[in-house]
Amino acid sequence: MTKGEIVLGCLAPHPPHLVYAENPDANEPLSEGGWEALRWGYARLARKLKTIEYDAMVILTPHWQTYIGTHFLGCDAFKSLSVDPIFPNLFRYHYDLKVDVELSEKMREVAEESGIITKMMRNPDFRVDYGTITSCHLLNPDWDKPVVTISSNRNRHYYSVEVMNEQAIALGKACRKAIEESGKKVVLIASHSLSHRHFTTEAPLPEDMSREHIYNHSQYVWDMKVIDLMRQGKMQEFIDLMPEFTEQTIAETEGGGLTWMMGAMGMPDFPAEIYGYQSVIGTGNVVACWDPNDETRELVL
Ligand code: 2X7
Ligand code: FE2
Repeated sequence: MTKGEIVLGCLAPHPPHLVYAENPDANEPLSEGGWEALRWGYARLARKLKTIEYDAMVILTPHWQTYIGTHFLGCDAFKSLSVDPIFPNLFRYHYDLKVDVELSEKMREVAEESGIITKMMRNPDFRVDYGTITSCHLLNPDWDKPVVTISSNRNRHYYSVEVMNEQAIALGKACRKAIEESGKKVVLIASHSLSHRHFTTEAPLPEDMSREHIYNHSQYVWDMKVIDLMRQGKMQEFIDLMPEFTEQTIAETEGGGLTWMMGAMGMPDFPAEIYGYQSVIGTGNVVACWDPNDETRELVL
């Protein structure tokens, strides 16, 4: 069997606002648009994905939080209505997704062998989190590839960002080994924002872009600092700065997505492709990807 591989790693933020702003048939509320810098960036990355051959998407999301171990989706399909608990006015999305259970089981098995506590989610009525739905919708609106969602273990809350970093890297290495042994080509997705302080009141028209801006300047400077490290291919340096960045900007990196993906990809030292940066209710969001193929990697922005 040919060795499997990670063909792309995407940093894909999941504000439900982005789906709302697009008005896809699957989402009930209607909008007048908004947050175009992110949505146009996503559309370009989605076009790149169409040119890449892959078997499945594997996503780690901070909105499926597990307190004992790391959990993996373990049913062939999940279909339901996802209503965002905080933004039911923006996100009521009818999803119908397929899971690569074989790959999911393999990743769980290798993670368990490496000492990580794990569990398969076998409840067919489990409500898939909106991080998975939003990031996957924006990267692949056709939903024509199976996905695997991995939960975010709350070791950052029990311990610290340092412990989260160590455990997420171990999980990433285990997932890479499992992918290689599976013979499959896989796209990884870290589903989250960067800085994450946000407004607590909403504009009368949520998509009123005259009301949208970053929460504070410190957050903006931090976001630019870490995006610059991505551009320069200094991901080890970013991971080393993760505790300070995460604590000072309450960053959504706390859930472990980016650290996990970088651990799986062997801490890339090549430049990330940057597709767009914009705030959503004050949070900082970048759409970026790491393309390990020197021939297809581009300078996008
Ligand atoms: O989950 C989110 C998020 N991460 C960022 C912004 C707005 C809403 O939801
Ligand atoms: Fe979030």
